[in-house]
Amino acid sequence: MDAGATARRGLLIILSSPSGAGKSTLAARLRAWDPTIRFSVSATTRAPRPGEQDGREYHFVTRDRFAAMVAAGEMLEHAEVFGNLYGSPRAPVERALSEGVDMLFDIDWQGGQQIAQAMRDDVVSVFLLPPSIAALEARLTGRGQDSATVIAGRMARARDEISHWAEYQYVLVNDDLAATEAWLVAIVTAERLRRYRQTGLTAFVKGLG
Ligand SMILES: Nc1nc2c(ncn2[C@@H]2O[C@H](COP(=O)(O)OP(=O)(O)O)[C@@H](O)[C@H]2O)c(=O)[nH]1
Ligand SMILES: [Mg+2]
Repeated sequence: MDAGATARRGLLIILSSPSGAGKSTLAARLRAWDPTIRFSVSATTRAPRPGEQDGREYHFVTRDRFAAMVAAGEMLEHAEVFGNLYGSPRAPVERALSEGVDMLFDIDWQGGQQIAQAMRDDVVSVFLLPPSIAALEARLTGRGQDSATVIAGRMARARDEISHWAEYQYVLVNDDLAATEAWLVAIVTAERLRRYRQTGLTAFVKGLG
């Protein structure tokens, strides 16, 4: 499951997509493939949805608490998305990197950009596209309980997120979940094997004599 025989640096795997493209499902599948991959639990000021648990999907915090975390330098990146604040806590990321453990981020393009700038060599960025706008609309229409205005708003936000596709290293069209999962696993496997990430190589090769 792990790639390579020698010690290596951890990866920061950034997964972005418009909402409704299957990002959460793929994130869960990647972590099922390799349970050592840690999920970066973001802080957010949005209200929990039914089924969401504080500390699992998100750390649900007040605006004041969020601002205090930012002021204290505790956020690796942060951004406003759809009127709510979201941010990735820094400490768990630094811990993971130093332990050679990979971390998965479900964040938007603004967060992806900030982390890519700050920690370029450790980042692998992947953007997920829906197979069609009709497929996305079907997902965002949900159970038919939302007004046309609400759905139109979701579609506008999705198009805005999609407009950033070219800022990512990898782009996957999520037409078939199993295929997309296999591609994602291939990307992570190959990225782990990059020479400069295999920090144990020099010692290993020396040992070869
Ligand atoms: N920049 C940034 N974006 C985040 C963070 N956490 C979540 N997001 C993004 O915020 C958006 C809204 O997420 P969410 O409230 O879970 O609603 P969703 O659209 O149903 O996934 C998604 O695009 C997430 O990827 C974070 O820590 N930083
Ligand atoms: Mg989400």
